[in-house]
Amino acid sequence: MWLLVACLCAGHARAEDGYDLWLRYRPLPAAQADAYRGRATQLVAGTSTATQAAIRSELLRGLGGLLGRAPALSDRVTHDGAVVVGTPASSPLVAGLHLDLRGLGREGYLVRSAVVDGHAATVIAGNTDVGVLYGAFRFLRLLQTAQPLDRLDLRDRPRVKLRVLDHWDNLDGSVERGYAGASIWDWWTLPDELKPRYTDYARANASIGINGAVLNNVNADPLVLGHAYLEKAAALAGVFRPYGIRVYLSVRFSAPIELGGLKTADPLDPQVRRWWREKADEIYKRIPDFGGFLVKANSEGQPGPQDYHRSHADGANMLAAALAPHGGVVMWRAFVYANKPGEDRTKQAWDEFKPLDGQFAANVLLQVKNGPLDFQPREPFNPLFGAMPKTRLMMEFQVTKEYLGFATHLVYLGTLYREALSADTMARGPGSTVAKVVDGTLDGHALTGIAGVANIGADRDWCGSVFNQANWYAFGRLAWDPTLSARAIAEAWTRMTFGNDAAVVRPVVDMMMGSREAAVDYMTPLGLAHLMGHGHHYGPEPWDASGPRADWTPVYFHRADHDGIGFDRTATGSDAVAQYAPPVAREFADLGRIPDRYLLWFHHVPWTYRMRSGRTLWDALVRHYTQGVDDVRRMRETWAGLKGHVDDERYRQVASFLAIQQREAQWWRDACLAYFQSLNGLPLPAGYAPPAHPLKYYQSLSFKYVPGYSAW
Ligand code: GCV
Repeated sequence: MWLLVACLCAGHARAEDGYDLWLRYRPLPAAQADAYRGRATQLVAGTSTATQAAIRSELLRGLGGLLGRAPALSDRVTHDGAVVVGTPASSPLVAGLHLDLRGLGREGYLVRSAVVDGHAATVIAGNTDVGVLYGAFRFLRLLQTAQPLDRLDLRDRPRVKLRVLDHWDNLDGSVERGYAGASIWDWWTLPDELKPRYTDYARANASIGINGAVLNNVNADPLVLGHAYLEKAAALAGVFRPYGIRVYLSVRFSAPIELGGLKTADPLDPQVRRWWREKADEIYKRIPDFGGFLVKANSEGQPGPQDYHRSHADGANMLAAALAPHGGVVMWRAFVYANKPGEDRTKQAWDEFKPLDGQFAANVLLQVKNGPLDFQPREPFNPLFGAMPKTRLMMEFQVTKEYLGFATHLVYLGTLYREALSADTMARGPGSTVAKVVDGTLDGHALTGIAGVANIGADRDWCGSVFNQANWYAFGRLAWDPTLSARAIAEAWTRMTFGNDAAVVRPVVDMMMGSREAAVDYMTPLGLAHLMGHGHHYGPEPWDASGPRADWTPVYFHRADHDGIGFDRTATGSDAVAQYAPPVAREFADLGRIPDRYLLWFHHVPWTYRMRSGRTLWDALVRHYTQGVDDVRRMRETWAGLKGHVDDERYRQVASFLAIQQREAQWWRDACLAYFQSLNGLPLPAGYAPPAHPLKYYQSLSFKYVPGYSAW
């Protein structure tokens, strides 16, 4: 035991390089540790399954690290302060307590103070090992965030069934829209080499309730379904299994041709159907708990059922039939926009999928991005939410910051996720929130899901910056419970990541909470969208009208000219607004009622348009752009004030990234204002500095080697 403690303590000398994420388990300050004295002195936990072993090892590691001494292992409670862990089936002590575990389901848990064999103890129990694992992480979080351990009576279970990370990782080791280095999957050395990092990945996910991982990019290589890669996927599944995580694969719809040598991938062709059935059988032989397939079809050049004049439902149901005997699911993406050339891009997914409501098999989920465009800094909610009551709709968020400054900008996404989840679709009357669509309560679906496009790579700190870890963390917590508050999540993460010193926690949380609005302000305020550089999406290029498709260009989205700006999506324009439930459509269509944040998304207005504030639109735009830059400057000042309160290593990284962010926020503001001013010829309001350079300068900038770039 002493050896173990010594090892744990030696671990504390390790550099704060971010590898440990929010599971740092550094020793608590003396006052806090004192408050927990006499707690967690003994641990009664089984090891007869791999999950039980994982629970025990996590509690030893966590408690040992936090309290400076690991609890003594025991199979009985002999004094006060024991932690008793298990299910009624795995632990006679837990069984003897006759706890009410009803309603906790397969993944729920309770953490409760109890008297066991005459001694005060904390019991962590569930109906399954995985439920107990989640409870163990909850218990550790209580200590990490300095919560009292007295009179505990916590019960929790996930509100959403599939809580999945989508990795856009390619088999060559690159990551589409990845800003944290190469893929964490070392395909080349798998299945033999099982890096400890894979286990740590599983631990981190389990600690926030994530229970699925799609290993490869939705722009899928058919090879992933070949024998060699299935072996590799099976090896990862073996590492993840004890942590309650299932493996899924993105599949290419035409794989029967490329891999199976068939002449067609027509979903109604018997040979094609057989090929997929046999492929599913083969996968389940290797991975008995395989989760299923994720599919991007007839979208951005990917093949799909429409190549054979079949519908998305035909395609999804064919794959669903192959997986159904094994309990697998199909996550079919709704991100399509090539079906009606010339039609407003944001309308096309709804046009395509709404008529298919009721046609999808019971094990198909339609995976819908939070907004109707593409993970912009701000979008209104996707009108498909609420519009397909007979279809299981799952949410797709982006955790990686493709349109939000990549790895270096500090942008906490908990607020973005909550904004989308709390939006009221009004589809079944007031209170029909997106969260209720996603957790299935609105339309009575039991099979539910949330996916997040991962921001994880091979970088030592996993996510390319310490603060990006908060987005992985927030995604997991909200996937478990979409009603949680973004602030509470930010606070828990901050405490676990930087400690409980109020002098650090308060400013860091405030900074995080304002950060997304700052990014919206310096990039795309007042409902603007997609002003980013072509293809790579780095930096501002609002003037760009080039490229193969109009609906990839900023000018398509902002529609600015000498007189005004904005995309008219009301009845006088594309009428995208009509895709929302009538009360929402009326609000968005009404210039008098639309929230400022969506103004230019739905309306084209003159530069001289009077905002509710009394300012002209142009003045308001200048103020927002300037506000964004000022906010970043303040974030930098806040961080500078924490020097000495945060370890040097993480302090330094964040400080240098904030310097980049400030420079780039200024660039965004100046380039956008210079461009818009070149169209409208209006002066800046008094007191606002002109752009640092002439427009030509910003237009001359070009970037060749941008991380995460893909042809799409
Ligand atoms: C995986 C956007 C991104 C693409 C991505 C696509 C998608 O267009 O820029 O890189 O492709 O979304 O979600 O399928």
